Amino acid sequence: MFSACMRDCYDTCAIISEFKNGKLTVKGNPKHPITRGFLCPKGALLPKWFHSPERLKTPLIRKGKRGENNFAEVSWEEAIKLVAKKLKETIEKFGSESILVYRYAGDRGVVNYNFPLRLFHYLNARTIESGICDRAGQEALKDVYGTAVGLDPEEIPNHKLIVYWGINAFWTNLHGFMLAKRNNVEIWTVDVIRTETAKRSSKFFQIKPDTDVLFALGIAKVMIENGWYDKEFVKENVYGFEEFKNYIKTLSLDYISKETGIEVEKIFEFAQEFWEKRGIIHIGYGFQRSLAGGEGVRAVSLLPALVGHKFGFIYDMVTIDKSYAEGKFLRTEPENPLPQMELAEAIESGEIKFLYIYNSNPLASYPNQNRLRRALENADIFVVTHDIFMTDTALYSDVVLPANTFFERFDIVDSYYHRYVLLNEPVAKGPGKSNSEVTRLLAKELGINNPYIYENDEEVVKKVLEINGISFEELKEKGFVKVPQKERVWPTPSGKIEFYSQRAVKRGLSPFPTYKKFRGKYPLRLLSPTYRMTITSQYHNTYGIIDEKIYMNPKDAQERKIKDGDKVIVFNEYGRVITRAKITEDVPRGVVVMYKAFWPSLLGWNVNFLTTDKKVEEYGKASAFHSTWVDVTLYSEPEEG
Ligand SMILES: Nc1nc2c(c(=O)[nH]1)N[C@H]1C(S)=C(S)[C@@H](COP(=O)(O)OP(=O)(O)OC[C@H]3O[C@@H](n4cnc5c(=O)[nH]c(N)nc54)[C@H](O)[C@@H]3O)O[C@H]1N2
Ligand SMILES: Nc1nc2c(c(=O)[nH]1)N[C@H]1C(S)=C(S)[C@@H](COP(=O)(O)OP(=O)(O)OC[C@H]3O[C@@H](n4cnc5c(=O)[nH]c(N)nc54)[C@H](O)[C@@H]3O)O[C@H]1N2
Ligand SMILES: [Mo]
Repeated sequence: MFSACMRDCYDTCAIISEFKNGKLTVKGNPKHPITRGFLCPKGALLPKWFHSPERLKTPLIRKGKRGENNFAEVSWEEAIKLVAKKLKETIEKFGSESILVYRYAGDRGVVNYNFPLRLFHYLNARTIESGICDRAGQEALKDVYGTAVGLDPEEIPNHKLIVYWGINAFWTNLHGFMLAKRNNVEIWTVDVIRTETAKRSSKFFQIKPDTDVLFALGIAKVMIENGWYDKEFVKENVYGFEEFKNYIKTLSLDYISKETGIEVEKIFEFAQEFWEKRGIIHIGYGFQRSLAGGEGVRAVSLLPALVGHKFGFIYDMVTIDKSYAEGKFLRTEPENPLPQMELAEAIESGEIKFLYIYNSNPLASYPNQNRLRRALENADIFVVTHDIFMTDTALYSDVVLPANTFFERFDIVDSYYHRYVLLNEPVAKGPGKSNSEVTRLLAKELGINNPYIYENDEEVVKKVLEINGISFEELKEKGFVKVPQKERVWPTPSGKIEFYSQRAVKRGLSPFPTYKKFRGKYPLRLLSPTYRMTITSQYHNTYGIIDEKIYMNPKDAQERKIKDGDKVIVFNEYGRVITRAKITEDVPRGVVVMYKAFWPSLLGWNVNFLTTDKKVEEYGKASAFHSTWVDVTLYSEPEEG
């Protein structure tokens, strides 16, 4: 059977799965040009996730305090009745704007991700406007190119050089990384830490946090002032080039070198070779998740244009229109989405009385956990979580509904990296119900008659395919279909690549990417990037492979009398956690690293008890996880006796 990995991940792999004698097996679809018959280490373990004895089997209603794990098992009828009753009451008492549906990309199936919104749109409830992941970079790329959709990654083999800028592709985009490697495309990395991607690159530029904007401007300066750029292309296609040239004149390479930590010779080396090899850049989601991220992406995105590429960056991909599955047309009131990074604020203010969560585990993934948890504990709010497992979010809910997995249903999925739409057929049976099944049950209990809410999954899929001109027969036969790229122009005000960004000016920003220094109250910058064996919080409970240590530079450790393996306290204005130190030169001075979003209920804590919930107002209210500062001290055992 054809399965498709539905995780929130670049690669969106095509899987061949089999269910025999009650046992699920998976392998990569060898025919798929990106997956090529191999799965990443997490994907290969999917049967373990599917067969996990911890999967929720029965709906639950809370008996004890939030977070306490004191629940009563109830029937589906009883649970759905209660949720529907609460929905009705909330609408009557507080209006439909007091209902918030919080969903993210825990499962990216076109139906499974979108269909529940049909009900919530019908009810005129509030939705969220995404901001936790890739938002700042999207805004930045729109400023320059009018779109965040860049190169088709299948073009990578046609290039000589790819720069992984602020992305740990060997962990987060393994198939993309292997595509470059296999085709002998040269790989460089720009990162703060010596990641596994950096270790497999021919050049590594280790940069100080937040200074990418300067590094990129420095490279542009050297390229332009030495004539190492495509003059014809720039003349034809770049808006505001002369102004930009004057702007970078004012920047000194010595200053750039001092701030970024990258020697002037290395800036020249980058500039010259990037020009000679006409490099392309995969701009990571990781590095833009900070107060400086938007400006950083804006600057980095200029470099491929200088060497003559129309869209020489990789960031987002959009291939199909999925809006039919979501059904905004069911609303009778205008949508008033809540910016995602204002969740805790909205709960505190009392404006949200009913919170419906699916495909997401905010009580692991959201910044400033102490605040969010306090908000939930103190609020007069009814919380429903639909998940496969008893996550921290489920533990804080009034009703928990068991979800099934993508191995148990029919769906399709697109990718935010490549141009394929994949088929996902039901191959096995397990406990729980899909997101769309639950939607229909709730609608029925609410007495809603609208036919769109009862459309079945296959009908929705067929309609979405039809809207996008994709043949269902071809998809059924191969398991995947490539969506062709049409000839593109830049949807910017000038119709060109805007080195002088009119859109940014409209938002009150400088027309050119600008360097700003950010400082916290504590001395060490805390980065919390992705971990190899999890997808944000997923798989911690099922695979049990995590790394909760704090990585620090030998000098920072020595100053604090911390040795490798010591128990330490990490603290700041948001919270305090206890873990073990790992001393390594891979992390520069002044920076510490802890991997993101393990399960607090299993570990006792996670890094998001320390991360900042500041948001980047001018870049779509984007998250700024990496703009967190902490200090670390040796933990001393309390005296016995
Ligand atoms: N294995 C695995 N794969 C995943 C995920 C996962 O959890 N695990 N999560 C998925 C999701 S949701 C996403 S959004 C993507 C994220 O994919 P990536 O973008 O690869 O994710 P991160 O590891 O968060 O960040 C990449 C790098 O940014 C660097 N960085 C931080 N600050 C700066 C800076 O100021 N400048 C520069 N140049 N670099 C900086 C970090 O050191 C880190 O190595 O991965 C997806 N794939
Ligand atoms: N410190 C720190 N924190 C971060 C980040 C960081 O860089 N640093 N990165 C952020 C990023 S990039 C992102 S995208 C967010 C992601 O944060 P979340 O959206 O919370 O993502 P996950 O942890 O993957 O949680 C998804 C949940 O959906 C459930 N699920 C899976 N499939 C289904 C299904 O079919 N139906 C239902 N109902 N549920 C399902 C899973 O069991 C899981 O509990 O985290 C952010 N958190
Ligand atoms: Mo993400």
